[in-house]
Parts: sequence; C-alpha cells; structure tokens
Amino acid sequence: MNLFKPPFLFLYILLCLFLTSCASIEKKTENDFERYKKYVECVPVSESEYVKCSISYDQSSFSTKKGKKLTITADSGERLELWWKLNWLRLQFILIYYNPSGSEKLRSGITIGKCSFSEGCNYGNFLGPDLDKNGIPDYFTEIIWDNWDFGADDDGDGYLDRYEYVFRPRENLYEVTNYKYFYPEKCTPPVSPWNDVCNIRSECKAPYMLKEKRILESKSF
Ligand SMILES: [Ca+2]
Ligand SMILES: [Ca+2]
Repeated sequence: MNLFKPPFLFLYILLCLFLTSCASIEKKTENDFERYKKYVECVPVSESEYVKCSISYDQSSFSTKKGKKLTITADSGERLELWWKLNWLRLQFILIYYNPSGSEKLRSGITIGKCSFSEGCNYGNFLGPDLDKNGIPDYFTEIIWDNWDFGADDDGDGYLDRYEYVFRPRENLYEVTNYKYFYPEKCTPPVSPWNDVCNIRSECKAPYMLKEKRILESKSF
C-alpha cells in the first residue's frame, strides 16, 4: 500500500500538522470577561511601583483558527500580540512586540518569543511600572517568554530543554537562552500527555537541576 497517494497523503499531512502543533500555554484564569481580563493577569510587585503580568491562552491545535489571539497594550502605546501561526508546516504560538514610536523595525513588529517544540508549554510574563495605578504597565521594562519541551523529549538527548526569550525594550536588548535540565530521578519522558501538555506528571515536576546553559542569541533592534 502506497501511503503517499491520495487520500493517504492528505491524512499524512493532517497527522503531521497535528503532531507538530506547538500546543500549549498554561491556562491561568477562567474569567468570562473580555479577552484581556481572561488571559492577562497583573499583580503589583511588592514594595515597588511595578506590576508583573502573566499571559495565558487555551491549548490550541490544528483545528484552532489561525490568527491573532491577544493584544496587550501599555500606556506608552507599545504593544504585544500573541499569534497562532503556521510556520513551515508547524503551527505555533508567536509573541510579537511593536513600538509605534520606535525604529522602523520596532514599528513593524519583532518576534520576541515562540514555541519551538512539538508539545511545548509556554509561560509569558511582562513587567513595567504603573505610576498612574490603572493596573496597566506605563511601559514595558521586561518581557519574558519561557518555552518548555514538555511531552516527549523532542531532540532525544535525554535532557529537558527550555528556551528563554527575554526582551528589555528600554535597553533594546534581546536574548535567547537554551537551558538543559536533568529529568528528575523517577521521571522518564513524556513528562505530560500530548493533549494536555502543561499538565506535568507529579514525578516530573520542578525543581529541575541545571545541566547546561547556552546563550543562542543576543542582539538589539
Ligand atoms: Ca499605568
Ligand atoms: Ca532534550
């Protein structure tokens, strides 16, 4: 039987799309208000004028409608957009930063976070001062996107991978770091089920011991 003839080819492509969907962002709230309130949660940072906010979204797959899922704006007009996008046959979450009063690159948007794993779990956070106390950062000082290789061990090297994307707009500094951790003693991957990627088995939960850390990218825009 030739699996590369229609209709098998079609099914094969569908299966690939499904398997390579970088699926999950940890979901934090069940609020039924507008999207921002549902998916963005801000808390004051104690003994400072800062607020720290987390970004969450529903687990997504090939059947999730592609496009922009979330817009987060600071009082300064800077903006973050979360997209569910097709990129080389892989569906993935991408975080884009815009600054309407910045350089041309910053005005047209730069990718500062993405999901690189078949069964990746993402944690998005941003930080900024909130001097007018409206619960929204006046501007962004730091945006961190953490992408974990949950589910199976994608590169098969026996270590748990994490990509950390950090962008500091005030310093115009962007850095991507790859961390490799030892799996906990009684934990063998997959660390979580493919259809609930952020839900890690109890024996596979943090803390993780660091094996190595490598800065992959360090640049300005
Ligand atoms: Ca504010
Ligand atoms: Ca690995």
